[in-house]
Amino acid sequence: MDKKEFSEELNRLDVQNKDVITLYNEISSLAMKCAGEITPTAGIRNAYYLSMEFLIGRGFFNNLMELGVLDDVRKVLAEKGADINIFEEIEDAALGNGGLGRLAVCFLDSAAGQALPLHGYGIRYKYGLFKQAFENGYQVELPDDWQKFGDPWSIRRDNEKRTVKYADMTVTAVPYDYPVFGKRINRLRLFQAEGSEEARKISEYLYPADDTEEGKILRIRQEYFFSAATVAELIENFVEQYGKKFDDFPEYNVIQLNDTHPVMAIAEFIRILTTEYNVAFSDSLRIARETFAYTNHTVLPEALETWNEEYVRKILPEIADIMIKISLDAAREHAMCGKEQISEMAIYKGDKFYMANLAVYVAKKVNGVAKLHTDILKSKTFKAANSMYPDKFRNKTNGITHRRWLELCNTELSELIDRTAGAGWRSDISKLGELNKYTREIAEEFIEIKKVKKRQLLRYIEQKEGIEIPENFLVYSQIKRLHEYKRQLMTAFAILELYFGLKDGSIKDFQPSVFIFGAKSAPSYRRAKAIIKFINEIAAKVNSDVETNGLLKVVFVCNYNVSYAEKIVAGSDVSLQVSTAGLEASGTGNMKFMMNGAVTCGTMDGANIEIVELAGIENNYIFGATVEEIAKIKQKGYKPGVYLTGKNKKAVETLIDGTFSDDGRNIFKELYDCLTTYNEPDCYFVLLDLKSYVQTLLKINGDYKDKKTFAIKQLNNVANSAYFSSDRTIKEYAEDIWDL
Ligand code: 26Q
Repeated sequence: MDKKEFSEELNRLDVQNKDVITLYNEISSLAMKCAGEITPTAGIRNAYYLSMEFLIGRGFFNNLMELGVLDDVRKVLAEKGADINIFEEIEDAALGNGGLGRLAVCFLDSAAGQALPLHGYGIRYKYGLFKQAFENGYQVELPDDWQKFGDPWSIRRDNEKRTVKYADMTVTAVPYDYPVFGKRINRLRLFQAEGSEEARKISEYLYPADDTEEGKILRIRQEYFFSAATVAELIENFVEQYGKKFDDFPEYNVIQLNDTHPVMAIAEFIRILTTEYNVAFSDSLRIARETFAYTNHTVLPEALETWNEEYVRKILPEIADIMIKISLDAAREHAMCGKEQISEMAIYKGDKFYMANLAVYVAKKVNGVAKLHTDILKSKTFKAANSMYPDKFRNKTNGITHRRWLELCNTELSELIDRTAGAGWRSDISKLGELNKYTREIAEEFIEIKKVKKRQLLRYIEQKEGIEIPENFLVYSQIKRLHEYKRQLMTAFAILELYFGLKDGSIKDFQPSVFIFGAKSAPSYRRAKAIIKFINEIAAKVNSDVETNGLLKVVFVCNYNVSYAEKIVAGSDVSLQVSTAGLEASGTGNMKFMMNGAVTCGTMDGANIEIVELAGIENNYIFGATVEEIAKIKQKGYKPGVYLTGKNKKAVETLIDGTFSDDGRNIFKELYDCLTTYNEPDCYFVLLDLKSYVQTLLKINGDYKDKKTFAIKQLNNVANSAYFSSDRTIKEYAEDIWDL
């Protein structure tokens, strides 16, 4: 079906007397008819992106836009008396948790947009990331039944089911295919586990609690489940097309591992070749080493996966054996290295598998996701491997699709760019740079557009959260997974310092401001949950203080997700990216804000560094200790107590002085102890950077008074954001890693 036929059918659609969900399904199904065949192309080289997460968000608007029929649908519905925005009721497909999952979807979008054959493989979870509710300011988790509206964007492939075997059970993996629209239609294939009740559990939840043996084993089952189903399919397709000349496998297939979650695919690949096709182990491993590539997304030691041999062996004895064989092979190859290096690169050590080391050993290419992150991988995390395989390590700075994160979420700004610099940027993002010539000229218009986007955001917040924020407020936003290293707690203290300063009159001439937070905490992450409660307590106090609430407000939006993000990035003035230097691999939210004209208030971390390199440090607000400075301070022995004086002290002590209540749960005291007395107190250096953070927020506040100069700063960010389009990132992967 082409666009014209789609239009005709759309015009025939009966809109009256139908509920939103029925209409949603009918229009989506109609659009799906435009998809046609969606299988990887035979006879060419294809790239496969294996990921535990695909954070799709809402498919409806995006898919219609990619198909070029969004305006048509809007118009036809309007003629029939319906507003397209009714579909905002349809909830997001949140089959992911944060940056890693959203990146996967941006990559698929960019690959399809450039006609590159990249296909996603993952799990079709019955429940996505939990729905967040607040009860008395505490996060509670509710199941996210995202399929309750139907799932019209997928096609179930019963004829392509396959079996995944564990020692104790057999599971059916049923593929569901989601078209990825663009210049070519690519495919995201998500497997659903079927069979016994136990079998179905495998695709029930994203990140089930893994604090028990049972939970850990379920995680291993999940990882193996989609990795095994994918690899079996790729090998089967290869044999069908090219026969059993497996030496040619890497010529037609490249498998990108999105972090370590799909790393068992390597062992499964070797298992199939050795046991089903009698290929020698050494040959199988050699072929694997030509086929796989690995992206690392974190340097936090606790997030680098390790699996107990006992657990793996219990359900996947052959996989355990193969991983041990790979580790022996690695040990041989590393034999001439020093003892320390050998231990650092070990794949199997102390009854545990080090999945990142396995990935690094086998992968042909290993990449970091921002310049600084790649440097840290090379000089610290995988130092030994880098000295052994210097050519392996590459940088691929992340990007975001400007179609969803500018064209779709900010049509007003997009049109301003069209009017000013021409519409060429939509298909060739490098043209966005044209805007640099006109930033001064269009500043006033930009101010008006920002006002419109802010109004839309603040209305939405009022409606959802019941908090009213006047339109003249300066909007600072921090939206991202809740984690100590991201330092939402530091923002909380900074807000308290502003609040106390406004109350005692030491802060004058303050431009009214709101701080917007959006974040979910992992259900078992006690401290992260304590931080949410603390911020909600602060919000309640600050928002109800009539002395200051014309000047300062705080909102923690509930159930932050992709659709909320689309509104927040478009309506914000300031993007808060304040992670401890060296710990945020890249960040991608920072890029979304930049593209929508928010200035970055951040540390020299992740992609922030590249943002200020490109948009100018004078157009952004950088503060805090650098990686080098933190290393020095650590060496000398960091004493956070030194910074616990004056205003900092007053803010931090609200955790223990009765200003706020945690209903006797003692979680605030625990946060306090964590900063002051634990054996490595304040390991994320909150107190170290707090003072300069507050000063920077105040500097921004002061600068904002000159609206035009501030708007020009914001526009300089928009104009220099082309580099952060995932179109650029994907081109680099295609050239440097995938050889597409
Ligand atoms: C690890 C071990 C056990 C259980 C779970 C995990 C686990 C799960 C998810 C570890 C990490 C994740 C997700 C990480 C993530 O989203 N990382 C982000 O990736 C983005 C895309 O590259 C970066 O921009 C962010 O800086 C990074 O935090």
